[in-house]
Amino acid sequence: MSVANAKHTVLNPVIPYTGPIPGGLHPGEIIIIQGTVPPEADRFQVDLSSGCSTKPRSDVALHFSPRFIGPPCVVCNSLLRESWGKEETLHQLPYKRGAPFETIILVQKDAFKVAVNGTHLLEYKHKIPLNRVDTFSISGNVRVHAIGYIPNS
Ligand code: 9QG
Repeated sequence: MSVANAKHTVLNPVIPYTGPIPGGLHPGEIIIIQGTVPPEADRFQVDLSSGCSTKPRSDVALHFSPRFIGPPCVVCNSLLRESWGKEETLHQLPYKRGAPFETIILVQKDAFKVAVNGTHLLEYKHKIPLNRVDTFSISGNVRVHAIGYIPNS
């Protein structure tokens, strides 16, 4: 799997980046993010949202947040009507400061499945219907080389 298979790619976006997910998200589709964690990173986050409003803030179906300060972990959550749900924290961090990474988000009917550098990391059950998700954002301490959207066939 690589960005070469993508139907749509975004190269070297300025961070914070927000953009539409072409055609929305459907089971079997994949989002690939290739980037590098800066040496002094504190945290970054990927958000899959329902629209791109900031006031009020759009619902976030998947907030995926690797954290380098304190106990290394990845926090996932959803934002519904401007309120965060219950955090799902994995006390494992496959990202390294100063190192490049490839993150793959596989869309499934019931969950998002995330892999980092070729290894499965976590699964996050949908809290918001998939058909409402149409916007991708990435922000925080991260450099992004490419974002690719790979259709389901
Ligand atoms: O801290 O946790 C996820 O549960 C909050 C953070 C918030 C999220 C949230 O402040 O930060 O990570 O998108 C956000 O608002 C980010 C930047 C209890």
